[in-house]
Amino acid sequence: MPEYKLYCFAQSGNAYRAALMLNLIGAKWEPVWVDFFKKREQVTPEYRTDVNEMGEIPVLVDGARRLTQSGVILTYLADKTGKYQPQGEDESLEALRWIIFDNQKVNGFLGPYRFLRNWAKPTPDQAVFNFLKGRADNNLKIIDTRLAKAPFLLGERPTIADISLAGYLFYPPEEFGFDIGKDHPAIGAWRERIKALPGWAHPYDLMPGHPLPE
Ligand SMILES: N[C@@H](CCC(=O)N[C@@H](CS)C(=O)NCC(=O)O)C(=O)O
Repeated sequence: MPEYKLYCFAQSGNAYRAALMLNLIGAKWEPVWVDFFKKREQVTPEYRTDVNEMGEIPVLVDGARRLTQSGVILTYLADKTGKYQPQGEDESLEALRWIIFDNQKVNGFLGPYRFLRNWAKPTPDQAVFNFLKGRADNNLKIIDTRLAKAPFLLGERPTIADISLAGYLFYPPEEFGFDIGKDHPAIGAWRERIKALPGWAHPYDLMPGHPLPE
């Protein structure tokens, strides 16, 4: 019997954070596939009533508890298991600081950029791409500078701040039209360190729905 259920789909970097954490802590979990692209389940009244009023993926189910927002899910699992957990108040606040920066400014721009580039119809104006790519590059540079100084965001040890950052950073370069690891070498090296963690798996191997069903 799996301990957790995770509402997710393979193309979602927001869900990948939660799926990756579950794998890294060695949890027994099962995915519940959300048909995000075709049926657009996330916008239905049923989804909003029964699954998540915010209309978002991921959603973690742990018994009677239902959690949304990947940052909340990561914090909950770290606190529950003691794994990838920041230690003490200063580190906890520091982790939260990077998780919010990532949600809003790093994966928060990369995710929509990749979505519009690969799946949006009609294709948006070039100015939209230029804006999102410009913002993403600028903020990836901030992360790259940080990771040039220490192996992980908070220092010597990987924490939930790194797992949050993983969001969209392992998807294929073709989906972005550029190679994040080549443009930002310290992020490239960090990716190798994350890949080496026991339980790491690629988002397309971890969550259902890739390739997209006909
Ligand atoms: N900050 C949220 C973002 C979740 C999110 O935006 N997920 C996307 C799927 S990748 C979604 O459900 N989008 C639906 C929408 O924005 O309407 C998190 O980290 O969980």
